Amino acid sequence: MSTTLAADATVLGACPHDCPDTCSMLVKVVQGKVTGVQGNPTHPFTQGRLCAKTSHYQERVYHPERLLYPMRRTGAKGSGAFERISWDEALTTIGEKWRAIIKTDGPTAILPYSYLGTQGIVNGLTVGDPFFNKLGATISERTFCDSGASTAYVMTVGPTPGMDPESLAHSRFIILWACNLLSTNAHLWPFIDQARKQGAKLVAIDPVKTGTTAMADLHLRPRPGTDGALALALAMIHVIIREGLVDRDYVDRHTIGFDELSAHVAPYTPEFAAAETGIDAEIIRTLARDYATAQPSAIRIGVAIERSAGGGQLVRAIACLPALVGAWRKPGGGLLQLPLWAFPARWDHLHRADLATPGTRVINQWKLGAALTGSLPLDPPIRALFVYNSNPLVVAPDQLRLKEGLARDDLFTVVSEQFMTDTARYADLLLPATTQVEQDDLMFSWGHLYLTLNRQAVPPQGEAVSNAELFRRLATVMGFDDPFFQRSDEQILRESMDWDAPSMQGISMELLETQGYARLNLPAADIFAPHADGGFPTPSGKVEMKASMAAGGNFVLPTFRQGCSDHQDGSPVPALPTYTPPRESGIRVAAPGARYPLAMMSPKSHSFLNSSYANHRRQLARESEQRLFINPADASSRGIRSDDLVRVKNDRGAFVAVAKVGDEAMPGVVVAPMGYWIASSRAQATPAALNPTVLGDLGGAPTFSDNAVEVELA
Ligand SMILES: Nc1nc2c(c(=O)[nH]1)N[C@H]1C(S)=C(S)[C@@H](COP(=O)(O)OP(=O)(O)OC[C@H]3O[C@@H](n4cnc5c(=O)[nH]c(N)nc54)[C@H](O)[C@@H]3O)O[C@H]1N2
Ligand SMILES: Nc1nc2c(c(=O)[nH]1)N[C@H]1C(S)=C(S)[C@@H](COP(=O)(O)OP(=O)(O)OC[C@H]3O[C@@H](n4cnc5c(=O)[nH]c(N)nc54)[C@H](O)[C@@H]3O)O[C@H]1N2
Ligand SMILES: [Mo]
Repeated sequence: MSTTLAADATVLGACPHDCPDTCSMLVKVVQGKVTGVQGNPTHPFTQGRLCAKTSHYQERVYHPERLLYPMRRTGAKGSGAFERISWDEALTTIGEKWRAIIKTDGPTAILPYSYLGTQGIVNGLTVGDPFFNKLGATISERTFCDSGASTAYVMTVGPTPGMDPESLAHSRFIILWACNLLSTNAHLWPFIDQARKQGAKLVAIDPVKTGTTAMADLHLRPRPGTDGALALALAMIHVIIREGLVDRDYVDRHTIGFDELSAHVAPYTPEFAAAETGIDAEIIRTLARDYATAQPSAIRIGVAIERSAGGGQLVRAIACLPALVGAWRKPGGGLLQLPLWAFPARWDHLHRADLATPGTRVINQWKLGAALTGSLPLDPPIRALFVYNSNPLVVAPDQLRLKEGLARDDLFTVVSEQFMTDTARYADLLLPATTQVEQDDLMFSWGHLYLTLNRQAVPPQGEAVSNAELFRRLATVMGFDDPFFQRSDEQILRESMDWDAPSMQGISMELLETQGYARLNLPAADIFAPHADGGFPTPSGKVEMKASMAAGGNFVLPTFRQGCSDHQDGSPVPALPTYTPPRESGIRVAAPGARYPLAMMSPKSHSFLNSSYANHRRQLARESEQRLFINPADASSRGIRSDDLVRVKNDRGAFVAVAKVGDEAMPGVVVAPMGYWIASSRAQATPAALNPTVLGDLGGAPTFSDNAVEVELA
C-alpha cells in the first residue's frame, strides 16, 4: 500500500472490473473519504464517462454491508450467521486445518477457486496462483470467459491484438456478433457512432432484441446455439467464394487452406443457413456481399459467441472472414476479439506455473458442484475450498449440486470477499477484501490498448486487505520462506510487465503516475492496420483457415490462463471449421411434445457486473427482480401474461421469475438476465440452477446458450 495518503485529493484510479472498457477513473477524496468518482476526461477510450455500475463506486466502498473483519461461522452453512474474530485467529485456523488435511489426504485435497472480482495485474487473476502452486493444491482450470473463443481465434489468426478498437471509427461496415455493446462494452460506442456518421452500416447478429440491436441498421436473429450462427458464418464464406468476392491477392499471400475451405463450404448454402437460422437466404446473400464489398469492414465478437456446443468452430469460421475479403488491409478493417494479446505482461512470472508439481490434478471450474459432491470421482476428495475474486453460486452452473457440496460439514471453506455473497454464506471463515480505492494496481485491458494505473486513494476500510496482502499472510502461515512470496504490491506491479518490450517503449512509471494511463507503443488508430501485410502470429505466419494447431491435437492456450487446455475430451479438433450440432437448444430439437421445448439464454444484466452490484440499491432499482423475457407466442400458449410469476425448469433445477412478454425474446427462446443473488430470489435459485456443465467444443467454454427448458405459471 502507498505510504502517505492525502486527506483531500483527486487520485488517479482505474475501474477494477472484468469488462473490456477498463476505465481511467478520477477518485475525489475529501477529508480521507471518497466522495465521488468520475471518468477521466483525457483518456481517449474512457472519454470522461463511467457506466451504470461504477459511476457511484463510493457506494460500494461505503456500502453498509461491506465485510470489514475476519469472521467465523456460528450458524448452519448458508445461514449467514457469523462472528467477528481477529486476523491472527483466522490465519492460525487456516494453517492448522490445511496442515491437517495435507497430512491425511495430501495437498490436492485443497482446491482454490477464483476469477476476476478484480482484474488488476497485482490483485487479479493470478494473485493466488504462485501460492497454490507451491502448496501443491489441485489446479483450478479457469475457463469462465472467452477461453473457447480465444482458442479458436489463436488457432486461426494467432495471439494478435487484432484491430485497434478505436480504428472502428474508420470502418465502413460493422458487424456486432453476439455482443450487447451498449451494456457490456459501452465505451466502444463513440467510435462506432463516428463511423456511422461517415456512412458506415451497422449490423447486429443476436437472437435477443437489446438496446444495442435497436441501434443497428439491420438486426439478424439466428436461433441461439451453434445451429444458427455457425451455419450463417459458413454460408457467408460460401457466398463470398462462389460470387467471386474474395480478395485473391490477400488470400494467396496471407492465408493457408483456402482451397480446402472452398470445397468444405460447398454444402453450406444460404438456403441451408436459412433453414438452420430462420434468416431469409436473400438477406444472408446481401449480408455477405455488403460485408465483402464495403471495405474496410469490421467484426466485433462478444464473449457470448462461445456459449454453445459449436461456439469454438463458429469463431474459427468468423476469423476466416476478414482475410477472405482483405479487410485487414486498412485501419478499421479486421476482427476485434480481445486486444489483451497486445500487453506484454509477464504471465509466467505472475502465475509461476513452474512451482506446481508436474502432473498435479486439474479440475475445471464449471465442475465445482460435481467435484464437491462426489459425482466427479476424486481421490483424494476435495476437503478444503478457498474462494476469492468469485461468486460461484451465481456464476457457475449446476447450482443445486453446488449448494449441496458447499453445505458439506466436512468441507473447510474460506471465502475472501467484499460482501456476504451467496457463496460467502457457506464459508467457515470469511476474510474481508479491499475495494479498488483502497489498493494499488496496474490494469491491462481486453477492450483497448492502454495500460492504466490505479493508485490507492483511502486507507482500507476496517481490517480489509488486498488480495496480494492476503497471499503474503497465507505464505507466512504456511512457512513459505522464498522472498518471492513477500513481494510488495509495488514490486509485483513493477515486475509484472516486460518494460523492454517494443510495445512498452516510451512508457514509464512516471508517465503512468502523472497521466494515469499510457497507450501501448503502437501506431495511432487511424493508421494502424496490424495485418495489412500479413504477419499473423500463427505457426505458418498466415491466417490458418485450415489450422495446423488443430492437427496436433491438444495445445495449451498461450495466455495467462494457467491450466487451460483447448479441448476437454481429448478428441481431435477438425482441421477446418466444421458444423457441430447443438446439444440441447435450437428450435429443431423442440419437436411437438418435447419436454423442454424452449431455449434459455442468460446474458449479462445492464446494471450488474456478473453478480457484482446485484446487492446495490441503485442498480437493483433499475434491474428490479429476476425477469424472464418470453415471446407472446410462447407466453399465450402457456397462459402467461406480463408480470405473472413463472417457474423456469429443466432436469437440473428450477427458478422463479417475473415474466416479461414481448419480442425481446424470439419464438422458442427465453431470456433470463444473469447476476441476481439467490438470497434475493423467490425460490432460492437463479438461472445458474438450469445451466449445463457440458463444455463447448473448444477451450472448456460454457454452453449457457445451449440450454433447453420449459416455463409454466408459478
Ligand atoms: N453491464 C455489464 N457489462 C459487462 C458484464 C456484465 O455482467 N454486465 N460482464 C463483463 C464480462 S465478464 C463479459 S465476458 C462481457 C460479455 O459481453 P457480451 O458478450 O456482450 O455479453 P452477453 O450479454 O453475455 O452477450 C451478448 C449478446 O450475445 C447474445 N448471444 C448469446 N448467445 C448467442 C449465440 O449463440 N449467438 C449469437 N449470435 N448471440 C448470442 C446475447 O443475446 C447477448 O445479447 O461483458 C462485460 N461487461
Ligand atoms: N448464466 C451465466 N453465467 C455466467 C455468465 C453468463 O453470461 N451467464 N458469464 C460467465 C463469465 S463471462 C464470467 S467472466 C463469470 C464471472 O464470474 P465472477 O468473476 O465470479 O464474477 P462476479 O459474480 O462479479 O464475482 C466476483 C466476486 O469477487 C468479489 N471481489 C471483487 N473484488 C475483490 C477483491 O479485490 N478481492 C476479493 N477477494 N474479492 C473481490 C466481488 O465482490 C464478487 O462477489 O461468470 C460466468 N457465468
Ligand atoms: Mo466474462
